[in-house]
Amino acid sequence: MTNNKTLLAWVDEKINLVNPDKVMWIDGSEEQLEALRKEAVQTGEMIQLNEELLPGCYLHRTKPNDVARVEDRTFICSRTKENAGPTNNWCDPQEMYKKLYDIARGTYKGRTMYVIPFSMGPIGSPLAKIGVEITDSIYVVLNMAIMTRVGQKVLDVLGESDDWVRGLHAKCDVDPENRYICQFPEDNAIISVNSAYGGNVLLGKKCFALRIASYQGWKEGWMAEHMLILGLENPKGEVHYIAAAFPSACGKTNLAMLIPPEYLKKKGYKVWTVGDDIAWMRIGEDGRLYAINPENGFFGVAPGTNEKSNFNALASTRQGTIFTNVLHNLDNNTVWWEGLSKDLPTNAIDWKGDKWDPTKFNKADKSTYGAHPNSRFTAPAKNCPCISDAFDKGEGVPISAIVFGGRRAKCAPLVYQSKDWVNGVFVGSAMASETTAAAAGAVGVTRRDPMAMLPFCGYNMGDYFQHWLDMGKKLGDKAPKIFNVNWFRTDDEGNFLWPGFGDNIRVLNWIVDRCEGKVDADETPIGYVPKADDIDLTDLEDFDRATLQSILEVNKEVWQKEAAEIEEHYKKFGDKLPHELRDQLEGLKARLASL
Ligand code: OXD
Ligand code: MN
Repeated sequence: MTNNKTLLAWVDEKINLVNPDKVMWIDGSEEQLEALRKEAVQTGEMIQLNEELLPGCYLHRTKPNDVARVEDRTFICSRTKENAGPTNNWCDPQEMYKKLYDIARGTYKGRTMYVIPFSMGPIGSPLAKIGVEITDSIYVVLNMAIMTRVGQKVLDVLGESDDWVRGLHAKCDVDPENRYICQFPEDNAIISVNSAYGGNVLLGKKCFALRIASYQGWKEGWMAEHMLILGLENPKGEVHYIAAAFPSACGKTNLAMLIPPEYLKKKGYKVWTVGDDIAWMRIGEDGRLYAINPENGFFGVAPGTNEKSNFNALASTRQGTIFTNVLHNLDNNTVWWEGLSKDLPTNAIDWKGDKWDPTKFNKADKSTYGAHPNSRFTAPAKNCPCISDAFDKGEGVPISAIVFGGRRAKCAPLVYQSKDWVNGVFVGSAMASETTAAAAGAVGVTRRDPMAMLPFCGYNMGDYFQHWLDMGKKLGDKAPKIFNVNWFRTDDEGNFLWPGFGDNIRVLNWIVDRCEGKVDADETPIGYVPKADDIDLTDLEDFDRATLQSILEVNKEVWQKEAAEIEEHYKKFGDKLPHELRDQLEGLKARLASL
């Protein structure tokens, strides 16, 4: 399939290491993928679902010890510890290669080695990059064939080039004690062992498109970000593109696929999805920032997804989708998860593969759930009813606004605009949110998650902040405007105040109006906050302007506490913290003091 010498030599070397019975190159043909699906069904690795209700859909269960990304076992193996920085686990690359090779050695015995050439981004796009993943899992092959563009065409574009990312995955015994997800940024290499869960083994996604690509972007002058990309169409048919970063499972997929409330839909507002998780952005010939979604599918969190919360995501999963760790409804051979519908299936198998007892279901006790809280769907992007026609465009879409956000019960207002790019970088660097189920570990604890990149930045985060500042200098007055949103303000009983979901478009409209210079704002110590009259509340039931006013509030004491926490957070970065950000913090403190 290829004469690429560096690729053939690497594959040979890995064959010698893992010792497979057979080697199969993935050519991307439907026949080959179909044969693999059949084989996976035969061995029990996947269950074929109801052909009429869910054509081409399958269910897969991982081991109960292997259901989320494992940040404590994820390493950035740069040559020096300083290059990985204070927010990453680090190990010397030579030491880690040895350890991983010892773990992987001979483990493909009795198995097939699949070699998957894949493109992150439309094949041949100037913003795209190529990788090759070796795996011993059909599940990985079939997921990669949804999440990325795979096969012969990728090799044709690669030609003799050495510019490709090497990804080795070995399931081994799925032993959590020997599980490692390792990135080697200076070598363009990734090795993942002893896991079979998507976020750890679909190496195109977090490992390449964020950890390795963020490093490449730093070196090459572009940006790889944990951001959705959406196009907001107004009644005149103009589309403005917004890129938004939120920590895992904070509703990125919901925002990317938003359906406007009836009244705004009738007026002609629409949202088009370009991407729901990752954005690669470069400065275009006209000096603006252009973004592509490097992925080809959605690896979305299933629980909570329903016709009302995210009609478009649900519609995307109705064919050609692989479900992981959801509940299997035996009555009609379909799938279910908490939040899909009110009726609980009565004849079903839970995510662990045991008979599910709906009478024991207790919302407060996750161990009674039928689907794992981090269960997923892997759905082709082309299924999405609101997929943007720019999705496959190699040149990307021009970004008008960058939006940061997180879950903050009391602190950040519903929306505010940073004073300028540098102030926006400060806002992103101080982002914080409650932890969620997408990563293993405690749930419900607040953590600082700069630009939502904490688990995904492949180099020193101090250098990453500097890279953001440098990009701003290059973009000058063509730079996107930077905003922060918070859909999660609560009252004293913990109830969410803002309705969220489709109504978030009311905030996006204000953001676009600000970008266009069409609307005024109030200047506060943290940035520009909307005048309460400028957010359109037409047809919003149970929500009034007084409540809006309350969630636009910037409270002096709360923000002074926040500034003190940011100061603490910044200490980690030592000398690597750009002085511009320290100045920003001092500026904020001074403005708060004089409030
Ligand atoms: C994800 C995440 O997208 O954890 O899966 O961020
Ligand atoms: Mn994500």
